[in-house]
Amino acid sequence: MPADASGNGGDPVLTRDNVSGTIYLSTVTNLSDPTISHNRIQVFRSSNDGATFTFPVNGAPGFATGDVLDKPWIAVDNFSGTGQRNVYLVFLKANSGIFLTRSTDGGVTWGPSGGTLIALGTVQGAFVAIGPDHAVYVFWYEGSFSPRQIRMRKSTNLGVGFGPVITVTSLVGTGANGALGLNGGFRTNSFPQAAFNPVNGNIYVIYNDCTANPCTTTGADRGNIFFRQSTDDGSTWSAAVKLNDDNTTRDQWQPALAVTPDGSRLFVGWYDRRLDPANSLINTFGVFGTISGSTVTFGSNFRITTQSFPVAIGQDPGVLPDYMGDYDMAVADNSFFYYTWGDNRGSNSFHANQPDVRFKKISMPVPFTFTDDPLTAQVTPVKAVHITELRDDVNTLRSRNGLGAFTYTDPTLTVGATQVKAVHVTELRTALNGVYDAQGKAQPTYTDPTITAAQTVIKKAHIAEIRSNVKAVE
Ligand SMILES: [Ca+2]
Ligand SMILES: [Ca+2]
Repeated sequence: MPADASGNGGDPVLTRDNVSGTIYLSTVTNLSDPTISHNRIQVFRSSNDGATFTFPVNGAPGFATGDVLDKPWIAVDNFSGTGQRNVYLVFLKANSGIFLTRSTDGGVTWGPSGGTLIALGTVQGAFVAIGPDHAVYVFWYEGSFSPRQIRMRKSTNLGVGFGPVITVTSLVGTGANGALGLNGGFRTNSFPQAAFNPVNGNIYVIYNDCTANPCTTTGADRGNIFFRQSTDDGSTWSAAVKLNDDNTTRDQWQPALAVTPDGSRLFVGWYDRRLDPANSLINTFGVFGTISGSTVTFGSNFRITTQSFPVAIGQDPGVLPDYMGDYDMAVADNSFFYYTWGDNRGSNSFHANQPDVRFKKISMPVPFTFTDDPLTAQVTPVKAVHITELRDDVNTLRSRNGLGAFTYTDPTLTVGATQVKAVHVTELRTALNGVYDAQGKAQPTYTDPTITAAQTVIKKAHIAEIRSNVKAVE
């Protein structure tokens, strides 16, 4: 990055103006350098899809030399009409509150000077999102009251003035910034992310919370992922939906959210310890939501990482010693979700495990459908197509869950020529069991657990149960 004297000290957030193609990156100043002032938020721009960035401009002018500005979030209004291409920036002024600035000239200048006050007190984790009607929503973690809350305010005049405070949810946890007190000594929080359905205007908010106060209470689940929806422009919020389906008391934390431009799907990804009985090793998991009006139906959680990794903190003297993997983001087009996270699986010459940024392009789910559904015992013969389509479905699930494609016997089954054999069924079971393992779920039980080649007749039940077991982890 072409840094000026204030540098860039992390807390990166990207947003894109879909008309001009300009990409905006906001960061804090180099907060570990005591010789510079931290009274600004650095906004870098790229007009060539991120190949190069401009020198930063100050997105938060008008603050005093001793002010420390922190924890920015930035968003472009990409909806057509008045307000389109405006850029909104929110941030914390330490020991004061959350403020907002905006740019109406493509990120060249920002104002108002000194920002627009959103919330005072023990607040953090500001997040800005823009509605299809150009309303500007600011969400944050409210730590000034008990119980702690996630709150929001809304502007209907392009970010000039804001309406009253609305509570999105109360939280169980009371740690600083909503810290969950997880094993390993790294920092966590209960900051929200929000996204709009671009088609119907519904708002989705995600966050993590624990199940007891304090979160470290013996036997408590210290981290779960929750989802709430507003169908009335943020005035009221649905009951919380727990997104992690692990049925353990292990940790899930720090979710990231994206909605497709066509408003039909959403994705949430997060850190997850369900696969480690010691509640230590980390993976990322995700879930798809299928949206129909105001109904969001969530599928099975899937494993995103292909390898578990341990906590790795305190390696960089320029970074807070308990910092690990903040600021994850997800975005979407109508074909893919794109998710980034901090991942410590890799080594370098100093550490067996050290942090890297990883990324996955996640294919949009296509609901599985089956030929001859339902199969009728002693009526429908088991056909080659029944096997081949399940092979494709299972390999789709394997790819989604971080597993390699399964190699099948008789890779090409010829309709009307290849006889369906025992091995075709047993290896589908094996391939599918791998998906259950990846998701941390018990493997299914099967009819005729041992299918003997040339002895067991392949039955309708053998196919039908694989189908239902495929649907169960879709
Ligand atoms: Ca949990
Ligand atoms: Ca690294």
